[in-house]
Amino acid sequence: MKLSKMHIKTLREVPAEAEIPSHILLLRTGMIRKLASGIYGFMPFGWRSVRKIEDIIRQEMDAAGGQEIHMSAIQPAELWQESGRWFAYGPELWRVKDRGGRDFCLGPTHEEIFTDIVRNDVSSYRQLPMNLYQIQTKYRDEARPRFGLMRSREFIMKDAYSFDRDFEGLDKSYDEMYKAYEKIFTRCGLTFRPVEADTGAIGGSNSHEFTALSEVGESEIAYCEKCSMAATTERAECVDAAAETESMLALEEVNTPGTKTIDEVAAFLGLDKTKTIKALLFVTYDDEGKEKEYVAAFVRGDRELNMTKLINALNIPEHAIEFADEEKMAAATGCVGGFTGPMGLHDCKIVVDSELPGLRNLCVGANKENYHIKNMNYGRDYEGDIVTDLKLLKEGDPCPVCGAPVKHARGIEVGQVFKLGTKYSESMNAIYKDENQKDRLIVMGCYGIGVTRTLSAIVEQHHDENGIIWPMSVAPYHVIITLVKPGDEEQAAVAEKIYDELMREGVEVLLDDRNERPGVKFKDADLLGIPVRITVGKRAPEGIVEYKLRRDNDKEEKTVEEAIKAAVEIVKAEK
Ligand code: 9G3
Repeated sequence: MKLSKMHIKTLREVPAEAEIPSHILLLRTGMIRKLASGIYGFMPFGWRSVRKIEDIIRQEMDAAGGQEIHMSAIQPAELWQESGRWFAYGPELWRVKDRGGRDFCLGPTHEEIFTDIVRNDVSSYRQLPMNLYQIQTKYRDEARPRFGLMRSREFIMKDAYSFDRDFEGLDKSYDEMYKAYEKIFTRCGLTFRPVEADTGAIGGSNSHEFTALSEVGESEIAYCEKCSMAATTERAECVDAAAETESMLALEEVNTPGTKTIDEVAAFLGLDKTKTIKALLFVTYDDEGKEKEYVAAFVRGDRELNMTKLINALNIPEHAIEFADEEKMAAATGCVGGFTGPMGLHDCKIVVDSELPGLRNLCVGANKENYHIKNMNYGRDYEGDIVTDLKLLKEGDPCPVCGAPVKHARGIEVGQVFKLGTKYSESMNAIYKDENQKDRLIVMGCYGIGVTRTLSAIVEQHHDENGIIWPMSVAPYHVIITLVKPGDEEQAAVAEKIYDELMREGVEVLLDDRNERPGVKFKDADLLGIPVRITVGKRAPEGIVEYKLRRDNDKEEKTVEEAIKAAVEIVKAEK
């Protein structure tokens, strides 16, 4: 393709809202175009790379036995009402009406659609296992879209659904998808970690998030270098502090004026924060959005509360909980903002972190303004309605598997694999007859890859101060021939010769034949990140060109034949 003929608009400057490298670079290269908040279009270079990612996904999904179909992006409300999710989601579910006033949604995911297909088409065990997938545009009306394609309101997802006779079959399907994902992300040139993830609102037994390591990622993962433990910090198990054996001392109310925070009360009383209990106050809502109950969560003073673990312990959707208005909650439960303790609370669910029962003589709020109580002991002085791990695993905490200090990393969640079990087959009655003609529920798994988010993650991991450094497998083009003087017939002839020869070898080659200054061409070649650059300049008449890989600094002079051979070899080896 000749650059002089291409519709490509590189930018020197980008809007201030673009803060992270991938968002900046995808805009500066003109690969994406913002249409509205969280809504982007793909221009020629961008679309070529998206399609290459999709092709890698298709090859590995098909190799793993997936069958590609293509469902509508718009979905009738009835199916979501049947699965019970129509009312479970808030404004993020993009609802629309048709001319007859009937309710639809722009699909954020397709569990209901795929389950509906299978419940109509599958009746016998002989038809299972089955894995159907699609690569389709999804819609989620995010409250705060940001980082370009990283968190957009319209995005391309590959979503697959496996259908098995039983849980043993699901384990096999899940494992096949897990392995396919490792191949896909490796071929895309990503450095990633599959981490144990929280199954969250969709339930199911377990799930893994494929996280591309990146400092700008929204996912925080905890991993252990000593053993293979890796989990999202939301999901990571924590180790309880060792149980203490000191005897329980008598309760003692102490005046602690104005000490509303753990730091203040620990400092005031000269206590280590590990000898205090932190209270966090919440209110939860039911499906209709009405206040359901007050919740007081208690963790050791030096710990952070893990909201995901609290939400899972309360078994509520993540949007059905908020920090409580302390005045209102005080009237209803007897708590006192900044001085709340578990003793004496009423009409309030008490959730206690699993390590507190083993600890002795802790200091906690007295439910009285400016007072705390010392020597609070679980069992003797208070009980929890729920006692479970509520801790957020911090860097340096002991690994829950081997005890070594865990490390934290940030990453971009580019894929998720879930064991759904019978969540949808139950609510939508997807059954099959087994060998004994007995009705059985189909056992499901679901598997997503954020295609456009993967494009961003690749750019996040492959760029430098001059621009993108595309892995060959997803580069918009493999080779760019930079013709220094298009007007010079000898140079142009050499460039054409290389161009034609590479095209004949199946190499995707760009010829920069624009009437631009050489410096601009070199800058654009670096910005666009095309893996191989062949510069045809003043030594062309001697049959000498310059050969440079975008990922290396060194350039070397080669004969035209050597340059063609080297380019063909590296493209064939890495695409
Ligand atoms: C919704 C909205 C947003 C959502 C969902 C539903 C995330 C929702 C989870 C999944 C699970 C898997 C199949 C591919 C892999 C991921 N955000 N999820 O269900 F209505 Cl508005 O999508 N689905």
